[in-house]
Amino acid sequence: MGLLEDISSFLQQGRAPIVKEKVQEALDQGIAPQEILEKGLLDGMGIIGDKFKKNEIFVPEVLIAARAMNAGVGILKPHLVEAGVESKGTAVIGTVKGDLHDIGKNLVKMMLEGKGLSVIDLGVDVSSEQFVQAAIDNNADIICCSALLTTTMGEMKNVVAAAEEKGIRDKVKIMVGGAPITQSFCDSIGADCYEPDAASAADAALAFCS
Ligand code: B1M
Repeated sequence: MGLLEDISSFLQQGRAPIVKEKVQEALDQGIAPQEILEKGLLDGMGIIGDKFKKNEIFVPEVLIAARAMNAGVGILKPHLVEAGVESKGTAVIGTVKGDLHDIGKNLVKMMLEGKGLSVIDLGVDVSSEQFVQAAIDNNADIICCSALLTTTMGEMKNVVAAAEEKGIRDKVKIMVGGAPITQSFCDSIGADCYEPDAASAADAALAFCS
């Protein structure tokens, strides 16, 4: 089995220490960080997602796999993010209220940092008031909202409304993303931008800041 398949397989087994080792081994062999992310870590998490959907595995297994994913991402992070880049703008990021999924949000954060933006990470279960207050406190250029559940994506509309209420809507762009989000949803809630993946989110954020 190849190294990237090993990473995918150990991630599915939730074996965080070995995932870390294998990611390091792949880097040492000169495999590009983006390739390790996509063909190793994201491949494994995709398979976990499919099994979860079919009820072949349950929340504990998914959680353990997610921890292994985060462990691998931790090793990759310095290689994905260019160190010491001067800040090109400020983004506030978080997963919306009621939603605890943070793997995609963390990838978006990493890519934003890689583009030289300063990122204020509010974590998960973030209320619309927290997003807007952090944007005011940090004079942010962009608010980035992630949601993975159809039951929580509606919270993004509240973020747009809270920015309007606090009088910062014309100063801050609002970007939305996550598996259930679409361009038409983005349009319907009056957000500025929807991006389907972390790399395009970083490009869009940089464009807004400049
Ligand atoms: Co959850 N979960 N989960 N889960 N979970 C999903 C999302 C689900 C689709 C699984 C399924 O049924 N197939 C389903 C949602 C169904 C729906 O709403 N339509 C689901 C469910 C139902 C639940 C629970 C309700 C389960 C339960 O308890 N019965 C529960 C909810 C808890 C809560 O949040 N309140 C729950 C819990 C969990 C765990 C805690 C076990 C764990 C999360 C661990 C963690 O995040 N630390 C978990 C996981 C891991 C998943 C799956 C398997 C994987 C999600 C993931 O990390 N994907 C997921 C199934 C799946 O997606 N296949 C599932 C990898 C990640 C890189 O992708 O986050 O989409 P993603 O990010 C992408 C893009 O979307 C984009 O960039 C990333 C890639 O480049 N992106 C943005 C993300 N945010 C962006 C923001 C942007 C732009 C782009 O701009 C701001």
